[in-house]
Amino acid sequence: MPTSDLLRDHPGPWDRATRHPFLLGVRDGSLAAGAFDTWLVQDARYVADLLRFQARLLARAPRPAQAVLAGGAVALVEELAWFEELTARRGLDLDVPRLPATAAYAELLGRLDAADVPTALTALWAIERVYLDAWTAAAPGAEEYAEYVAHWTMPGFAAYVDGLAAAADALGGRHDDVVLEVLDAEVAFWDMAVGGA
Ligand code: HMH
Repeated sequence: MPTSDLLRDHPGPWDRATRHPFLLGVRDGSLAAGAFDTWLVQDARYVADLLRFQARLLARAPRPAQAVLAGGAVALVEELAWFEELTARRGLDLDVPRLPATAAYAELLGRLDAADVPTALTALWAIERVYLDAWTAAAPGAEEYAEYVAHWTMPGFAAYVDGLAAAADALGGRHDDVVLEVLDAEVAFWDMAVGGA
């Protein structure tokens, strides 16, 4: 299966993106609240960018991939509402510019709009799989972060990631380069929060 090969053949890049100091800090409580807040606000921007990308991918996806992509798009809309609730609770302003890593990731998503569907769908699978694995590595999380870790490791999310893998695998091909680009973008995104960039 192509997606499982992509996991097997690039252990270093997957590890760097899923065992980042940010996530270790979430797990043991050593992550500063300010770093988490920076990350949270930027991730809300990112999810809005991802929803646009996903909606465009849905528009051009073959019939068998439509259901998983449409379901994921609804989940991203709900995720944005959750971010609004969280940031309000934490007293954070969502109306801030993208920091460089967020802007670079948006640029990657823009390029994926022009990629063929198998490549773009494999990239989306990598985007969600790395996020699931990252939060799973942080689980259960220190007390102040446990609620967030639980949200991003829910069984329904894992099932969605499996659905994306099946849809990508059905289209075939190997798309190593785009997956490696996603993993680099993920590391830069965690770096942004801990680096205070
Ligand atoms: C940076 N990658 C990043 N944020 C997310 N919310 C996801 C992936 C998954 O939706």
